[in-house]
Amino acid sequence: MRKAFALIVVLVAIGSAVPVILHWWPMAPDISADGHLIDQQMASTMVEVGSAFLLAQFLLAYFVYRSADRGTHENIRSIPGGVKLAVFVAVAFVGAELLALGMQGQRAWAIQYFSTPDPNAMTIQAQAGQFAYYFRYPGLDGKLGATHPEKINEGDQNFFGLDLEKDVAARDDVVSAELAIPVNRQIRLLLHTKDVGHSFYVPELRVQQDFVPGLDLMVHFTATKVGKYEIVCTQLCGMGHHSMRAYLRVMPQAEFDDWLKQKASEQ
Ligand SMILES: [Cu+2]
Repeated sequence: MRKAFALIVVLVAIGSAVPVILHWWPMAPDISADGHLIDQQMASTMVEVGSAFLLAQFLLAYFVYRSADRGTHENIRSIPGGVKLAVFVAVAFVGAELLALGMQGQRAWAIQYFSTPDPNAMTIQAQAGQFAYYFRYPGLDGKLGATHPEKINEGDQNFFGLDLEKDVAARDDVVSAELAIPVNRQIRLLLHTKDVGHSFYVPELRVQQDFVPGLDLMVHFTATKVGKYEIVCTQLCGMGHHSMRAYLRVMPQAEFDDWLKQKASEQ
């Protein structure tokens, strides 16, 4: 019985490692200037945590198997100092592992969260709400007009609550339901939610950032490949959460300029 259990433990451990090792579910292609850092971190986390998992399962199987021959109920408590040793090894091992992964990943993290965006970065505001995204471009003056939640009126297409009468900066703001950006240019994306928590996730950009009510957050990224990619909400935000998505369109600069002009003329 114990030998059979030991065998099952080994088989389950190997079985769960095979799809990961063989990349049965590969990551989306990386289209971001800093994406390779995230991918490296993911890969080394999988290798380190995966090896630790396999090692732990094999050790478990080994001790179970060994105890079968002895026929005793010997356990870690019957060894003097056994419990202390086990706790120490577990804490030291897990601690060292987390510390190592944290140190290794600090560059990828710092690039996203501690570095200021490029002065030439293009500012766009993303607004999430149940259950759609809207994106706002500052227009020729380079300034985003102020938002007034009480002025939000979906019937008038005033999704951001702009005061077009009094606020000059708001007049040339361009609002779009898709996020069009020029390729190879850094984007400084300001994230604002008008209701609950949402998320901005583009797997190909390796960017996943929550919208937090009451906080305006910023992420920056540079897309390096022209194409159309899905933006999905990954925070359960209500009944329509499953349908909350938009598209990111990465375009050559000239095409983007035309797109922005076209959008501006429609408003
Ligand atoms: Cu949502």
